[in-house]
Amino acid sequence: MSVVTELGYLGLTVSDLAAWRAYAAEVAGMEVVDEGEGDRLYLRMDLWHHRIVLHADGSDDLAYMGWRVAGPQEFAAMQEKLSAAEIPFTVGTEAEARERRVLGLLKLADPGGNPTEIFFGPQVDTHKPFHPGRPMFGKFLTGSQGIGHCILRQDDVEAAAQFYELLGLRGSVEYHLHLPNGMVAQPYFMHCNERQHSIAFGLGPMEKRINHLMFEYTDLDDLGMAHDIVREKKIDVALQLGKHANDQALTFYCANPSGWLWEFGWGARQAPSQQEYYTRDIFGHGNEAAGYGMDIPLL
Ligand code: MBD
Ligand code: FE
Repeated sequence: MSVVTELGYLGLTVSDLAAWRAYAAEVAGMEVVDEGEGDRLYLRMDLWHHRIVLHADGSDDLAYMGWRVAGPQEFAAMQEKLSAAEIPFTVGTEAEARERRVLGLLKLADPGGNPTEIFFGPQVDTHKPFHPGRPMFGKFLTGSQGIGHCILRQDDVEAAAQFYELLGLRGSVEYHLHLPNGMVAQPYFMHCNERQHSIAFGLGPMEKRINHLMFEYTDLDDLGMAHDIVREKKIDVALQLGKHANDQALTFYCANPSGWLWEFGWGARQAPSQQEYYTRDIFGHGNEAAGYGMDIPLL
């Protein structure tokens, strides 16, 4: 049985590479690596060669997400599983694997049309200490929990859940949120390791493939410092500091230079072994800047 073990990497298309370079380093604290290619920058969060690639191509959206499997045997077993389920995919060439700094990958699309990759064997630069883009008290929380989580566009929640279950994720609806229009939003959250969720969907129609990327600091003071920097730079905050009921992380959501959200977090609990649902968050997460697809009542 082959299952994905973490959300390992992301590719993003961006129109303003210079703005992204400053935001990633000076606001988030990520290490920006420029290998002189001209059309891309790499963002490091740990010892991996990169966790995020910024591709200068103007569409300001998710380009692809990379799900890791343990090794070549699991990679082969995953291909068999996808074939048996009649899900089309292509195995990446050697050049494509080299481009992603992995030993092997395959490419497919999820039911929402989001470009998806399954890979094994990332390049880990153990000789190159992580060097944050601004001073940091601690680190980014990655390791076996992967990069963080994303909220994705899915028109068919049932189909999306089935697809990601096949990949090896587990989850369910975790909130019933009563909207002002009388509807009940029922977002769906899925995990594949101790991180409480690696993806979520089902928050209604979205303009972009991605609503937000959440990543986590190991140290509360780094979240506080990021929050001060965001306020000082007058960056739009869509959801104020607050604590989610499901992962119980302290987070806030602010705009990135592509006009979608990054959720900065600290202190998440691990995924409980049995499913629960909630009707609101613990505290905070008040709506502030509107128009980022997060104008939802979490309290
Ligand atoms: C999350 O990470 C999130 O983004 C939302 C909307 C609700 C619970 C946890
Ligand atoms: Fe989130």
